[in-house]
Amino acid sequence: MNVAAELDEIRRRLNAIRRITVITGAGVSAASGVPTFRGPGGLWRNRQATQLATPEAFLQDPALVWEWYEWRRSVIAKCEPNAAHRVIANWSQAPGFTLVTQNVDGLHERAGSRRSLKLHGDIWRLQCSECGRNWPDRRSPLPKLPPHCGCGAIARPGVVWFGEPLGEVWAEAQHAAREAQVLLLVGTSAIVYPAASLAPIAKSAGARVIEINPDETPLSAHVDLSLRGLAGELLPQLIAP
Ligand code: BJW
Ligand code: ZN
Repeated sequence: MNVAAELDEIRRRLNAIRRITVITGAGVSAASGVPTFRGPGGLWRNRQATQLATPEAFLQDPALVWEWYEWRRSVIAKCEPNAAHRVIANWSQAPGFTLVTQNVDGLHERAGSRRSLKLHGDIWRLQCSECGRNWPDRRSPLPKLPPHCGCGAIARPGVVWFGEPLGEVWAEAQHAAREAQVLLLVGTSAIVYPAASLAPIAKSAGARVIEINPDETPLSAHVDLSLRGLAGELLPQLIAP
């Protein structure tokens, strides 16, 4: 089947079904100017993003890790949602639609998505490293680095680092994967677990799984359909008349 015929078929399917789950990754925000984790955007001052997003890095040098988050917050603050965020926001109005995102940038909400299951937290929230209090703070720059909690302890970004559990949201995401008739996997390298296990969970529960990514991923061989292209270009074609 050529790409146009595939898009036609998906459009028909999406119109007919009630339960859609979309899982997004950093690729969805790439066209907005938010750096991805892996690939050229994942380097900051010669350090890999994936090495900074760890509890060990924060324990060793909280000031450095905070500088990285402060930089990312300043970049994201200047970014606008793109066509992919807008299509997903449009779908989010329908009952039976669930958005599961690995992104911490908040661009889905800014595009108007009703609700998202944020697997990896929210860069616009802070969390106390001692008492666990978690609160929103959208100021960029923050007035003082590192920020502190009211209890006096140092605060950390309200995100999920490697080796940390995903929290209650994980049970909801698994439920949405099991219930989905169609699961769309958009803009993720699909190498971080447990997020990457949602596609196989959905598939074994009977969903049709479709991937949108310009590059092949470890899940490409296991999905029903891999659409090679950019989220901001392919997603709008799925809602075109
Ligand atoms: C486009 C595009 C365009 C570009 N359009 N597409 C061995 C085996 C299996 C698992 C493990 C293992 N060893 C350790 C683990 C577990 C570990 C893990 O998965 N590691 C693997 C890397 C090996 N996972 C964890 O530790 C998780 N927790 C956990 O397992 O807990 C268990 C536990 C239970 C009970 C108690 C204690 C523990 C936590 C994972 C947390 C991940 N955190 C981060 C940082 C978040 C905070 C922050 O932002 O600072 O999440 S890491 C980073 O990766 C971030 C992302 O959400 C995540 C996924 O990345 P994503 O979104 O896929 O981005 P990229 O950059 O990788 O890919 C972008 C893609 O877009 C590419 O494919 C491009 O082609 C594409 N693209 N432009 C469409 N325009
Ligand atoms: Zn505290």
